[in-house]
Amino acid sequence: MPNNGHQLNPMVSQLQIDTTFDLSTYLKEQKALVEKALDNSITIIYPEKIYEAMRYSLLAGGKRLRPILCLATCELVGGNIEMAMPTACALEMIHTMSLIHDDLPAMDDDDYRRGKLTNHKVYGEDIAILAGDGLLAYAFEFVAAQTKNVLPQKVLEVIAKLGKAVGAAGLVGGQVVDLDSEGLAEVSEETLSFIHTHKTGALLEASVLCGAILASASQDSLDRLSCYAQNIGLAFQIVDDILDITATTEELGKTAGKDIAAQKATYPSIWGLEKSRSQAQILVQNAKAELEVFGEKAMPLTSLADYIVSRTN
Ligand code: GRG
Repeated sequence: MPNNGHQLNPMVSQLQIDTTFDLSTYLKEQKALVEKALDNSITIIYPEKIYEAMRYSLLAGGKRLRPILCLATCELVGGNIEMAMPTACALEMIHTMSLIHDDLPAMDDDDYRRGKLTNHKVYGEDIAILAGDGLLAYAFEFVAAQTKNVLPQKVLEVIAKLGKAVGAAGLVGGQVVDLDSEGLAEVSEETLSFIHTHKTGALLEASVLCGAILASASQDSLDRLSCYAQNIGLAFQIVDDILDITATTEELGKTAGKDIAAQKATYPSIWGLEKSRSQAQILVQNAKAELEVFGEKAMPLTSLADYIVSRTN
């Protein structure tokens, strides 16, 4: 469970839901802005093959949850979308590169992602590895070169946070323990929690915090947002595990049922489906409770927390 001193345990808060906020319109609008910025972020020049491979996966769809979270927290604490868009794009570049590498034969060996053939299936393993590397390097260049109207110190903080979330202290470390745990007869809840807080949680937390950092959020706001992010990060992963069992390959846009086939430890395998669902709900309630202090302004983030458990892909 996340732990940074705020409300963490599975205790449901009584936050009232404002029904006037239309999440589906909000998601559609934010996603369109992100898609446009991503499309403009990479131009195809010589050697065309690598730029095409990078664009193939970057523009293949997806929920764009990480950029949307980043834009939402920037606005929540008084910033604007323009300040956060380069970082929002960088988060999606990093996420996309992790998916490209995760799908490689040496890792999860998947043929489909986001409803399309995986990068290595189209461009070959060599180019897929390089496309991931290209996106990762470009993400940092993009933040450093394109961020405007933000204090330089805040841009540096964002770059450091992104680096930590991606490296051995984040995604890479989580993936290593995940690979080590595959096929083991027993994986402890502690190990499972390590995998998910690093592999999935770290980048989601960076997404939430980077937007707020760019807008010079107070330490109290950052602490609350960090707790929100840790709770939704774990809820997101629990739902991901559930969907791997309950959703179809068409709904997911990637091969369903892979966790059981690969004998992966998941929350449903430890808790069962029913307890997994109720734990995810509790985490979301805790996440939303952290935002009560922001009032109505937090509606996008509270609604996004609900979306994380109600999503079908
Ligand atoms: C980061 C240097 C570096 C290497 C990559 C392969 C790897 C190391 C890490 C694996 C990271 C990984 C694939 C985590 C899974 C995260 C996850 C739940 C992905 C699905 O996210 P969604 O549902 O996907 O947001 P969409 O397609 O909607 O964006």
